[in-house]
Amino acid sequence: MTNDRTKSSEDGYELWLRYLPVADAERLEAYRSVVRCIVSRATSPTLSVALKELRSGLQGLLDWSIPITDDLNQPGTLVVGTPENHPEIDALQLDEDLAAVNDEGYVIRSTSYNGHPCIAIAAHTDTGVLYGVFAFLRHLQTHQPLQDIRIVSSPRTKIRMLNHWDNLDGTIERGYAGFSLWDWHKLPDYLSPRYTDYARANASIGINGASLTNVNANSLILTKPYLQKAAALADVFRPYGIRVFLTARFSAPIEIGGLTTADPLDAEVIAWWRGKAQEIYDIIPDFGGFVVKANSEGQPGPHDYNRSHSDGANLLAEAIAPFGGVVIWRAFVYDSDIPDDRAKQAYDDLVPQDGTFHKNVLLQVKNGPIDFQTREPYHPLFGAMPQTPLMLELQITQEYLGCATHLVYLAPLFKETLDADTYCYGRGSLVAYVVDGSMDDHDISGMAGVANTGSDRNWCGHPCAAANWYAFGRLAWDHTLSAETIAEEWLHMTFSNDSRFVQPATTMMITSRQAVVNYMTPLGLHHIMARGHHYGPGPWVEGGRPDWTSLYYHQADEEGIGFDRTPEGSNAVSHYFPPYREELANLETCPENLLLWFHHVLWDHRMKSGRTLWDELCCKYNEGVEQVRQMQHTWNALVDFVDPARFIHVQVLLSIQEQEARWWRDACLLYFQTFSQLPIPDEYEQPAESLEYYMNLSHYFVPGIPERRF
Ligand code: BDP
Repeated sequence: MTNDRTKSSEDGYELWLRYLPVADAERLEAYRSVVRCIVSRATSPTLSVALKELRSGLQGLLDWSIPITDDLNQPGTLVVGTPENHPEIDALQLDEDLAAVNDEGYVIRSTSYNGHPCIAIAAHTDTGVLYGVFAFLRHLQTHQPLQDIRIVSSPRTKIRMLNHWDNLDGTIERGYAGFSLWDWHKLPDYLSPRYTDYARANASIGINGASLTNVNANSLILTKPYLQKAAALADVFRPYGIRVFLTARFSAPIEIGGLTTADPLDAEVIAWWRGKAQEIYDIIPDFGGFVVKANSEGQPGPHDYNRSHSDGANLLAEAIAPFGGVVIWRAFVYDSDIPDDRAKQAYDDLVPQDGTFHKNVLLQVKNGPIDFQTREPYHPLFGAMPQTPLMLELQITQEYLGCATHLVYLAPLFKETLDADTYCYGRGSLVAYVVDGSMDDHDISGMAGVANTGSDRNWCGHPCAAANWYAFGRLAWDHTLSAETIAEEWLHMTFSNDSRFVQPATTMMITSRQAVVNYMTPLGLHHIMARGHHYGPGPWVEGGRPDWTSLYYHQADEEGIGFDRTPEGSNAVSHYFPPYREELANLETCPENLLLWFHHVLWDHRMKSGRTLWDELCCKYNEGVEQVRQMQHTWNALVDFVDPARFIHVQVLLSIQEQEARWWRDACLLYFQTFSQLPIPDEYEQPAESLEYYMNLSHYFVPGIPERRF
């Protein structure tokens, strides 16, 4: 049995908030018997949107109109609120559970009032209530039983934010789902209904921050007219518990302030940022803070004045501190003038500055030391800066993972980083505990995801890409959730509750991450994509900035392939704590999925499979293609469970993915073969075209090309 509109077509706009009627009559009856009316008082904008969501959700799911009442003396009430706005909550025996949750947490529990059974959705704050409402609706959407329900949940990280790389001209750097959601031209007057739906979707997964603009920032965003536009968005987001952040261009005092310098120690510069902070908070009273990319990829920063990153971060932090804002300073810093392995540069620069950042500064660290590749070792800054709160930055948009045409479910990648053991305090010192602040007792903590949203009707381009937005939010709330659980939840709510759909589709999604690794960059290969737009393979990319070429990273030659980061090479392994460091440094113990990240390996090196490295490379690339074919096979068998529009959309994109997986495989193997001089074993498909053909392919107007003008 399915509860879906299998015959009609959907466009994906509703994301995971479809609230379709529960089709299973028995379950529907069970729900209806315990949820008969809502007892709640909308005493704030947040409670009012919570109540609205609850009513429309229940109306959809239970297919009836739920009355709102004041009377708790009847069976089947859903009591929703905080002890403050709803004093009766004190009589519901929730004290122990409420004591266990933090300010944004919630309790959902079967209890009773004067002998009448009821269910409470309670929290300390209105935002907590809103999160509880969404969790309750998720419970119903995924067809969980309501009997004796008891959910006690708090977010593990404090700042759970999306980073939009949106430009003021409406384009999105590395965006593959259309143009920016923010219609700057019509703001602040016209408020698209999408802003509210965006906020609802975020709140439903606990996201509480949105940085609206590209990290390659444009100073104009800090001028009054743009601040007023941002304020209009902040007004829409506020009831949903979402605070607005903006990217600050370090040279803004020159560009929009008329100063001749942006030196962080210059008195006029200090005064300018203080004045700017005051102006911002006058316009957006709950402004979250600044996100800053400095001295990286051509962006201005404190190094331009021989000052340190902490000098730069502290300048902004001091300006914003009186208003309760934070500075999120990105650790994605590297410089082609530094003659050292790019993977080491952020660590070498920032670790000595541990302890010098102000209390309201967080360092935002990408999951790996290079740049959002299909697989990276965790960033060694995690665990190495105990005195500084480190945020984790993940990329939800699929810049290096097939844009919006490849179905790649990213929760396994996110989890791989979160669950990685830094060993900084011995075994069990997981990256997740650095990120949630518990490892070193930090008051602030956070996770940022580079958004994949855009103006496409279905928000994220690929009908399955919204799973990555969803997974990011769920993991930022609770990093202990498994990738499978999150996939199942999302599939239930997005497509169908039928286990004949959910089970195979979950397997397909989980496999998809390893598939993309295999057909793009197996065995620890990295950064071998086409130049600039990053669409398709480009292992031959050379010339220009060495650290933007592929040759720099794969180091292929007649003898072998891979970047030697052992003590004999760049010694990047020294940034990891023992015993992981030794494990990585030793060719025999280095995990094979990171082998070529850390070692330059001979073509005839014997792998655990018994194959030589060359044969293993051929095997992995082919396995990736086969995995995509298996995904196609799985999807085709699910035709009866999905509406035709979304079914066909995914089906066609999978066929593009299969072609592109072959493209990656054939181009990379042919290119690496020029070094190995070895045949592609007969058991595998042989390349369809010549190497020259692949090298001569040009692609125009690929979406997401950077725009960096002031
Ligand atoms: C790289 C992107 C570039 C971003 C940069 C960043 O190619 O467009 O500006 O990351 O994170 O992966 O700053």
